[in-house]
Amino acid sequence: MTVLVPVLGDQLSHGLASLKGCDPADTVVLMMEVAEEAAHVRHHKAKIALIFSAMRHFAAELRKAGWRVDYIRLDDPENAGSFTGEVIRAAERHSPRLIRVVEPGDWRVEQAMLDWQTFIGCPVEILPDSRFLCSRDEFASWAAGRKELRMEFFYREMRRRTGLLMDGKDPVGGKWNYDAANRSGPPTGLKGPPLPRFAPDAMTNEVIELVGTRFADHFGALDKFSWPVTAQEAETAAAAFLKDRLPTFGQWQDAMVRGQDFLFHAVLSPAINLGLLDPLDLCRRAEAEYRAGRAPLAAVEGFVRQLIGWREYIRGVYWLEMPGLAEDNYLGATRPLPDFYWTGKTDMACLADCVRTTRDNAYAHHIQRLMVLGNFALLAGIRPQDVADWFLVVYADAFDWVELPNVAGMALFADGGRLASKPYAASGAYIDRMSNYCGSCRYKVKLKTGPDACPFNALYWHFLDRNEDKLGRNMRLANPYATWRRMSEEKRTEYLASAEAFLQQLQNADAGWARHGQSEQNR
Ligand code: FAD
Ligand code: DLZ
Ligand code: SF4
Repeated sequence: MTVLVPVLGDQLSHGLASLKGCDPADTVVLMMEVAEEAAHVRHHKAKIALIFSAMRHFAAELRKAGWRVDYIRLDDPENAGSFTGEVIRAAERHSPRLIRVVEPGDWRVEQAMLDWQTFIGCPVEILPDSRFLCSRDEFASWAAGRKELRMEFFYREMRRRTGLLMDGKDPVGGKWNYDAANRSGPPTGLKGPPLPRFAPDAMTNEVIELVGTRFADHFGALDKFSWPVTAQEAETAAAAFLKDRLPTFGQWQDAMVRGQDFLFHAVLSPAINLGLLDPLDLCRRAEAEYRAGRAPLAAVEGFVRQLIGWREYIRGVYWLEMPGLAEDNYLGATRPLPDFYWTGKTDMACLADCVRTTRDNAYAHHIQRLMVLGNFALLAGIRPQDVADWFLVVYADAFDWVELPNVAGMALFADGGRLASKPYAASGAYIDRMSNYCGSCRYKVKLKTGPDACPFNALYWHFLDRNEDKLGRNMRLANPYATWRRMSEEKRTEYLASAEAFLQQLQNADAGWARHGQSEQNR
């Protein structure tokens, strides 16, 4: 009797815990393209194409390595449409003595998995995902008894545990964190080196055609598809990053330049999250670049921190806080997501460019996500669940475990500060300092109020004012609140009226779209 090993679309690693220790002779690997995963939120077309193409390539590699793979295509007429439906069907075909699966990255999927044993009547073994450095249990132990969870302390433990950038017991260079050296605004003409692009092969083209037909009304472009879809292609992308972009990764990490969609970022998150690249290996190779004198410490430390710090910490927080995190709304934000998040049709040049790269590439870099798209949603009081759905739909790297804490915790403060010590709220001045957006905007970043003023300016004070009961005692916001309280009554009224007028205009524009019967994601 066989062991049935379901491998999900973001578990495409040859060293996956469920495959380790299995004998290919009595194992059936089950891979499933199912409508429920593609449509429970209406994912970006390029994201679905990436996942299906990477799954098909991985199945071919497994077969070549001697595994028996039962691969269910989306257009299989018998396709049950869900993981559970397909696992039941596969159990009927293969009569397994055991189902072995690695825990998923989505609480919703795990809930379904927990029912498999009852439905199928054979034991189901759910294994920890050993591709992460810190297991869910280890993170829970680290978090136990702490009033506040702070990434920085968790990160130091991961540095000690891995020995990355350590000189014995001490951090290399004497400091744990070199973020202060990583915040330069862009000089005129800043351009990143060309990104390696991977032309779709026949297998990818077949998937692109399937997605283009079946999910034609989903958000996003398919014609620019060039993501790495195999471990080998992902390795080419990683090697190019380490050589060409890592040395300047830190310095321009927060910079935004119109039309420059990738700058010096790794653009490796989709490959990492699918399992095509091993993050620890990337960190070791980045450290080697530093030790060989080819990349500065600040850049390498910044990159290592994102991977063994933020990425691991975010995942730990997800499992610690679910399912409550999905419902959190500490600031009581209720405004629906504005239509321009789908259409890009807004006079705000920063938001228009961030939506454009999102639509074209299923990618925007961290500061675009946090300080433009997230910051606007925070300041305008948009409902966290609408924002989280949008982020889950639009990015090729978005899986629930990583998207939700970043959106609800980091960008929107919807968890009341368990993840971040203060909201990442900023006025237009920040965006102006870190980008070249404002020069081409119809709004004037230096104007504080009125119809021509940058909307972020008045919205910033509106946000602080309307949330004073919840944020007014936050020590990290002491300065802005002191400034607000020092302002004349007249000035404050002017700010609030300006923000209200803008929000009303936004609401009217969206009502206009709705009156014309446009379906929201299809524009
Ligand atoms: P780089 O900037 O080059 O960073 C290197 C790597 O570090 C990334 O590939 C990624 O694996 C890791 N990393 C960096 N920051 C984070 C972080 N905060 N959380 C987890 N990993 C991190 N990342 C996702 O992978 N999926 C998401 O759905 C996602 N949603 C986000 C939503 C919001 C509102 C914000 C503020 C951030 C989100 N991030 C998400 C984190 C981060 O923006 C992306 O990981 C990054 O932009 C990916 O691009 P890159 O590979 O060029 O990353
Ligand atoms: C995101 C996604 C999509 C669009 N489609 C599939 C699919 O058809 N089959 C599959 O195995 N996985 C898919 N995924 C990824 C899953 O949603 C993901 O494995 C879970 O959300 C757990 O992270
Ligand atoms: Fe964005 Fe304001 Fe700058 Fe326009 S002026 S690009 S809205 S920050």
